[in-house]
Amino acid sequence: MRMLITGGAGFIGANFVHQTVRERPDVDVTVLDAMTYAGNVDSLAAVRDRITLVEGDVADVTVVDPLVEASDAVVHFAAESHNDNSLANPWPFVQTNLIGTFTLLESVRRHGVRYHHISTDEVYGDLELDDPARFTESTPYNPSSPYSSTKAGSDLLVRAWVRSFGVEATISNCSNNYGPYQHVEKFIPRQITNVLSGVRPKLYGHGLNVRDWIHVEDHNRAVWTILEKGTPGETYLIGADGEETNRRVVELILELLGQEPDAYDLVTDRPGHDLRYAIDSTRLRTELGWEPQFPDFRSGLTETIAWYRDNETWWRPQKDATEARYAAAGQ
Ligand code: NAD
Ligand code: TDX
Repeated sequence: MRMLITGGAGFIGANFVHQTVRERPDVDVTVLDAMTYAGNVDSLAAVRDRITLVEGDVADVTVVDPLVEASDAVVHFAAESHNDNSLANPWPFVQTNLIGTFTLLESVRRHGVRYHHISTDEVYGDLELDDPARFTESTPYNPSSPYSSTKAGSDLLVRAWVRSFGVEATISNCSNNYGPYQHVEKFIPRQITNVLSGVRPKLYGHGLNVRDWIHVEDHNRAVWTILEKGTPGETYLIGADGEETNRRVVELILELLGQEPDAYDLVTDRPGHDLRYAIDSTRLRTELGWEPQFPDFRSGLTETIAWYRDNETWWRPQKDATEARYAAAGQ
């Protein structure tokens, strides 16, 4: 099978490329990535001679169309992915997440290629902290930020292209990922690399917001499950029952790195900060038989901390610029 993986030099995409090369040697992998600040060729170093890497923009039809034509399936990870950046400058989110997805959809329509769309649980908005409800495939869309609204818009484009043009597409909406190769702007790597740099972790607001954590390997295995067993036109939620408050995550990172549990700072909250996300992944589990292989957050986090400790050359070049941006925002 010839597979086009967009955003394969980013966090989840690079892990997907690694998993695919490792476990499915019959798949011929091409990565299309614009190498924005979030793309890192070093994340693909270990598989570089096993894949084709094309530097280009998913919104550029002249780049996209021949690559799609030469593929049997497209898995679309490429996106502007960070909420804080979307509040500072929304335009790249509209361009990449909406126009980029549109460009790919038109191309898979022209060439009759199978398409899988990677999306987020943030399209559903947020839940109250004391509400036992969780998101399901039928929860109405209600996104909060420029990031999540452009992801929601991209999902709706996919649904329309399925219904109007018969494009063979599936969508997955996953909860917060953690694991190796995640950019240091994101919550968990930021706090791990802060502590490794002798800096106190930074919690937005009071640290009571809840995220539903899943190991990136579990997300990517679910994507493969959907590619192989999913029904075209359908949406699947991916989550591993990993709800934690941000404060609890920071306390755990501090404990695992041998620090006092209260050695963190409370900083300016994110405007419009979603309170809680929680995924009900019953459909994926019962209809497609997927189960997480990293259900224990503490041990997954221990491994992730070890990865950042062992791979400072990977993250150090981005750390200072990232922290300078946060400092300017009082975070
Ligand atoms: P990331 O920011 O780490 O990586 C994004 C990659 O896309 C980078 O390599 C970047 O260079 C590339 N890219 C950006 N704009 C591009 C363009 N115009 N053309 C080609 N490539 C471009 O993001 P991530 O955390 O790996 O997220 C990947 C996908 O998963 C996104 O679609 C995101 O919405 C979704 N998602 C992420 C999470 C999470 O917790 N990180 C959870 C659910 C869903
Ligand atoms: O320094 C920080 N301190 C802090 O308290 C940072 C960077 C974040 N936070 C909080 C904000 C969130 O409540 O931690 C939580 C997680 O923050 P992010 O890592 O920025 O993730 P989030 O906004 O939840 O979005 C992530 O999950 C869903 C990904 O970035 C998205 O791409 C994905 O769709």
